[in-house]
Amino acid sequence: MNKFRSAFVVPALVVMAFSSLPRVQAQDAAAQEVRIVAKKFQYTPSEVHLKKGQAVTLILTSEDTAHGLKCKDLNLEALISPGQETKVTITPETAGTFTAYCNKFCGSGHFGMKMKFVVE
Ligand SMILES: [Cu+2]
Repeated sequence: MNKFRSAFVVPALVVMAFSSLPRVQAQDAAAQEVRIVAKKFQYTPSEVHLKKGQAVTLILTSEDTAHGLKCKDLNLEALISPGQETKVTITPETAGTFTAYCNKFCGSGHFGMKMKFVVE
């Protein structure tokens, strides 16, 4: 009787333990995407918080003309073309506040076009 019970209970526990893993991973994957919209001469949101050591995919779009997004400290450099999504995955390795700026000339406000990444 005892043998029969453990033969049933142990595999059931193993199945339960493993079946819960993919769900947790899927939630994490969903949380690791951040959308950023570029428009003369700003980014929305203008501040994004990231976790150190955790990969994040930035989904970049433009509402008008071509823009860029560059941050040397985050190893980030992207061209954002209107009408399409640019996906860039970065993994911040250092905590701190980093400024990313537009590196594609887009008009009179180009040199002030920037946003902040806060890595904690
Ligand atoms: Cu620009």
